[in-house]
Amino acid sequence: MLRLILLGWVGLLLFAASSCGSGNNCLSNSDCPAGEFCLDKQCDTVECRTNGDCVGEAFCIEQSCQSKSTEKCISNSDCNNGDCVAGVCKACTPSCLGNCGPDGCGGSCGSCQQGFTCEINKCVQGCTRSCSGRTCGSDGCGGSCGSCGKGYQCSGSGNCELDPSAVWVITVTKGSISESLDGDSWDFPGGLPDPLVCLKINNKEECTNTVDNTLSPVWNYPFIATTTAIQSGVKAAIYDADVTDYETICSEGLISIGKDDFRRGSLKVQCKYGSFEATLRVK
Ligand SMILES: [Ca+2]
Ligand SMILES: [Ca+2]
Repeated sequence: MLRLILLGWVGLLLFAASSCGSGNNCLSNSDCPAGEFCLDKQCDTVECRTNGDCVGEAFCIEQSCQSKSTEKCISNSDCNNGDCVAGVCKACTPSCLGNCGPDGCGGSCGSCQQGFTCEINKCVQGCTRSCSGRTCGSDGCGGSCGSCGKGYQCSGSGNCELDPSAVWVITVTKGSISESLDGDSWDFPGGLPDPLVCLKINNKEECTNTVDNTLSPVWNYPFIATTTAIQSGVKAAIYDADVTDYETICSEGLISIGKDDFRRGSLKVQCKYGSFEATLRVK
């Protein structure tokens, strides 16, 4: 019997030691006296000191846990999301480095007067494109007035000019030869000519193939040369290939190939007894 009583006392002492009162260990608020809260396993007169002391999405405001929808705050640490702005939690803090443009939070820092544009929150004088009389090159505002086609380059005045180093293909396509040489047949005793075209570019002569016995030869023979070489003067001749020698149909003469020929992409060369056509394409 004494033993039971002693055990009872020990039990009561242990219970008293684990029971809550101010400053005592606890696991939940129900372990603490009325009006006190279990904070950090100690019964306390305040409900919370940080948001971490509150359960769920509530946060700690003035040492009291309040639901997120309250949106009231004292400092940024009171806000689960965003910053504390004028006593209310806001997801974003507006940032205006200047007096225009977006504030970074969906709002505006202001707008600029006419003739000014907003660049990084600052109003700067607007730029007027300068493309009058220009077809290429800078527009003076960081943009372009246009670009030049292949074989051309933009000059300082903003116009597309032939690129001196561009490589072109002059294709001698077809020709036409007169029926006779002042009444005499081209070949003895009455045959048709066997025409070929020779071009001399940079004083280097190159000839097409020969087309036998025709007044309407088709060659489609390509000559390759730079703009500079072509513009410095091309000499052309048409010959009739005879058995032992070349008979002249058009004697060698300087043909002038100008800007319009390059633009048009074709040219025609004619003399008294014949002619030929050519195309001009950038390679
Ligand atoms: Ca002949
Ligand atoms: Ca012949």
